[in-house]
This record gives sequence, C-alpha cells and structure tokens, in this order.
Amino acid sequence: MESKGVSYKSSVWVDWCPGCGNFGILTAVLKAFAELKLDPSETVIVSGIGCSGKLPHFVNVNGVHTLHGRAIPFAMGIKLANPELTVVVHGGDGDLLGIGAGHFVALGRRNLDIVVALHNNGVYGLTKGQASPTLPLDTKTKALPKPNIQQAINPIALAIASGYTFVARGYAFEGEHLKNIIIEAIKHKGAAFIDILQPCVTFNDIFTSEYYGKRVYRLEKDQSWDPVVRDPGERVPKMLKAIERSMEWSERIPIGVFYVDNTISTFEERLSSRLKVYPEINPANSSIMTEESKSVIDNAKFKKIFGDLIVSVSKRTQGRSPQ
Ligand SMILES: Cc1ncc(C[n+]2csc(CCOP(=O)(O)OP(=O)(O)O)c2C)c(N)n1
Ligand code: SF4
Ligand SMILES: [Mg+2]
Repeated sequence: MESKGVSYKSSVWVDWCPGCGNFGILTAVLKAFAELKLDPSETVIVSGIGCSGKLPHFVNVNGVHTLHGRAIPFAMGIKLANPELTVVVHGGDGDLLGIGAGHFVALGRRNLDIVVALHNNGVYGLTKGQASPTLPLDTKTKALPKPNIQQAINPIALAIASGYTFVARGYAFEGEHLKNIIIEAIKHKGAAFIDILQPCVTFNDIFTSEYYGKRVYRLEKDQSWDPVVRDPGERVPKMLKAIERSMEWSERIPIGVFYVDNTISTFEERLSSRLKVYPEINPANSSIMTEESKSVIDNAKFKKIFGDLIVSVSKRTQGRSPQ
C-alpha cells in the first residue's frame, strides 16, 4: 500500500471492533489509492459521523471528519472550490441515506465529479445498533427490542433515480473486487456511488459475513451484462435493467457495476459553460492578496473572532471521536 515512497496508511490506531467489515473497506481504499498513485496533497476523503466516519483518520491524504449527514455538502464545496482534487466521501447508511438523504439526491442531480462510498451495515453502528435506512421491514437485529417497523431504501435504485452516472456495489470482504470498483469510480468523470456491503459484527447478527459469503455473486461473470450507456438512447433501457437487478436480494445478491452513463455532462462542465473563467479562475487558484500584495484576510480580526473558539474546540475533542 505504498506508491513511489508514499505510504497511504496513517499511524492512527484503528479502533473498529475486531472483524468489522470496515477493515476490508479500508484495505481496499489504501490499495486503490496506491495503484492510482494518487498525490496525497491532491486527494481528500470527507466523512460524516459514525464508525464509517473514522476512515479519513487512517489514510494519509487530506481528510475532513465533518457532521452527521453533511459529508456530501462539504465534499461538494471542496470540489467546486478546487476542481483539480480527487474527492471521496465515506459515510454510513444512517449518515448518507437517513439524515443526509437530501444531499445524496442533490449530488446525483448535479453529477459533480465525486465518489460516494456507502458503508452499508444495516445499523447505526456508532450509537449502538438502531435500525438504519437499509434494514428491511420486519427484520430484528440484536439491539432492536422489536422488528424494524420501516421499509428499507434500495441504495442502488435511489442512486440511479437521482442521476449518479456510475453506480456499483462491492462487498467488504471481496477486497480485490472492491479495490477495482473504487479505482473505476475514481476514474469515472461524474458522481459515482458504491454501495459497500459491510458486516457489523457487533450489532448486525443477520447480515453477517456468513450470510453474504453464501449469496454474493459478480455481475460481470454474466457475459451478457453490459451496464455502460454509450448513446443517450440506451439510457432508459439500461437504467431499468440495473434497477431490476438491484431488487435481487434473497438467495443471490449481485455485486459489481450496475450502471455507467458517460453521455451526461458533469456539473463542472455545466458551470464552465456558463462561467467561462471557472476552470482557470476558481477559488483555489484565485489570489487572496489585494493588488497591493496585502492579505484580504485581516488576521487580527480573524483571531479575535475565531481564536478562542478554535482553542476551546480542539481542547474539548482531544482524545475522543465526535459522536
Ligand atoms: C445531527 C446528529 N444527529 C444524531 C447524531 C448521533 N449519531 C452519531 S452517529 C449516528 C448514526 C451512525 O450510523 P451510520 O450513519 O449508519 O454509521 P455507522 O456507525 O453504522 O458506520 C447518529 C445517529 C449526531 N452525531 N448528529
Ligand atoms: S459497531 Fe459495528 S460498524 Fe462499528 S466498528 Fe463495531 S463492528 Fe464495525
Ligand atoms: Mg450504519
């Protein structure tokens, strides 16, 4: 997991429960970044709050551990401010499809060039196992006093309906396959979504590695499976096929690429056609100096407003993860 002397693994202690599927996801991310030889200073991982949200701490690239449900708007701001960056969001099913569901849909509509990786464990892991939006109706995992009273969201169908132009599913313990999907998602130009089946060994006693191990199969093994839209006329039939396949969730569960559409413009292209200067003059490469070479930021004023706050926040959060 090194590339040209770059070690992508940080030295931060990984404190997930032993056996958690998040370890498989982390390994696949590290391998994908190494294979792509990503420049750590040009790469950003953005997360929300949850066990999944800890991932940026473990990877030696820029990382932002944001608020529950708000990873996507942070990521969109980062990408728009500096379109040169590779931006990857990691979030839980509660994070991205519960509180953050509106942002999830908005990113699809915009088709901004960001990857969203969903750690799909069917529970709110960090807060001790409540039902998440991907837990099916009437399912009773161990921390629930009664079976789930709500229906589950189908993340693949939602992503396709929202406008994501790369939609895939991986499994945390099929590492090589997941690594390849992450690489394809990063290379794709536009909003990319990966639904990652992630066993939570502590709170989900139904969707375990034994459960998935018997059921997952690879879409690409079917030689007739072709998820790529090459002409706008193929869009609707391929969308329908992908959504139909995403409904398969019983004795067989498909993993692999469900849908890729290379015929739709990205948000960056749409913005650039309205604002011709955007590729050259965006916030990241605009000067923060006045014409007299003075900083546009009044440092004394900045410290007066934010100084105390910055110190007290960093003291308060020392040594613990935000909840
Ligand atoms: C606005 C807000 N609401 C609720 C919480 C409490 N909270 C922290 S993590 C979490 C859910 C975590 O579940 P999920 O997003 O599925 O991530 P996982 O831990 O399973 O990876 C909740 C409800 C919070 N931090 N902020
Ligand atoms: S609670 Fe579940 S998701 Fe969280 S670290 Fe433990 S096994 Fe993983
Ligand atoms: Mg979860």
